[in-house]
Amino acid sequence: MRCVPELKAKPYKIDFIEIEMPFVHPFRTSFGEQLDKQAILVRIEDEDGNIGWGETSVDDAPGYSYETIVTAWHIQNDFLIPILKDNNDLSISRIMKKFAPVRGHEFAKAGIESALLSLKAEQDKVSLGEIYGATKTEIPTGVSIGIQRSVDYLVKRVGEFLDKGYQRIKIKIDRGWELEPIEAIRKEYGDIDLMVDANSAFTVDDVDIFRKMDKYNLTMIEQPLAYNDILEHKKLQEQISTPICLDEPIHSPRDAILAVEYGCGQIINVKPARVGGYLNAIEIAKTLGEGKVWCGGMLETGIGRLHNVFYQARSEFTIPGDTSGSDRYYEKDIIFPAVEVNERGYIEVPKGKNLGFEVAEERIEEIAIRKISHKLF
Ligand code: OSB
Ligand code: MG
Repeated sequence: MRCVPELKAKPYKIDFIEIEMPFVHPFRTSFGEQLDKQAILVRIEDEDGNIGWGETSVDDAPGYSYETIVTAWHIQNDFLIPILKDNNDLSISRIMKKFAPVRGHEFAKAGIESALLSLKAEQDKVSLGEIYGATKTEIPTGVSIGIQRSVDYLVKRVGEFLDKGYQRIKIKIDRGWELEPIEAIRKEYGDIDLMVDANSAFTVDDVDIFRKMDKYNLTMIEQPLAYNDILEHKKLQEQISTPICLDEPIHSPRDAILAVEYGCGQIINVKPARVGGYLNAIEIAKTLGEGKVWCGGMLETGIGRLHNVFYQARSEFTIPGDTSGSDRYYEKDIIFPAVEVNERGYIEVPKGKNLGFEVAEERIEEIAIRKISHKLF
């Protein structure tokens, strides 16, 4: 099945709403600590009043990606909106191609694309899952746990998520916070599905640390080396047996294919926003196939998270992803009901029209920091 969504009617009005939501727990990685989530929600309406919702899930600092809440706002309002105003095309993939003269800024583009795809689902009165080629009724899921104040506390946190049913545990590692936490988790919980994410904290000179990691039978090691490197990862992969998974440097289907074909990594953490949107993310899943892809996250609000749920309901996604329940991130999400993980570690794919769940617009008003509206014609 080819994914070539065509809108039934042109987008008429587009709103960007910047929001900030506190996390229930601070999220610490090798590149810094986050206390709240920034995002630019995208609401697109057609002349018949159909509404699509998307999310630009950037951070406030250029730690994970060079894109920030300020750059995304600038790129969307000053460059992408003028392209949309000039556009008469109804094909979402052709609209995305018109964004190509704006180099990079995948998160900014993906935010708009996700709202267009949701508008398409609304116009057709179908689930967004149908647009994304979803075939599953539930998705296997895991949790990404940040760096904690002590190894004991981390072990306790891991236990809480295992009790809740999460199928796979990913822990963030950093220099000096690697072998000891892994050893402690293995000792306490035995042969659970365990992986680590370094967010680029190491270099190839650290090969000894990764050789030692091999004995813990980790499912994979995510992004051990530089955020903008693919090749060095190949040199590391040749010296260790644990599969390497790439995250930060993969910005397009071409990057993903190059990395896997050349043995720089065996698996890709696909974050649809990081690769310029869901259409590119679908292309990656189709090209690489089962066992080579799983869906990552950017601690999205409920809107971005639901998009990720539908994407992962495609048949290629058998590796549990990072999409966790709403309560793992926020006290009060912006969708109703909240996303829940069942005791077997699955998230049920919503069945209703479009996102399946309601968007809590009053809650969005409460946490909005700024908002701008554009009429497209
Ligand atoms: O590296 O995968 C990452 C969150 C923010 C930025 C980068 C990463 C992450 C996560 C959390 O690991 C994924 C999630 O729960 O959404
Ligand atoms: Mg990562």
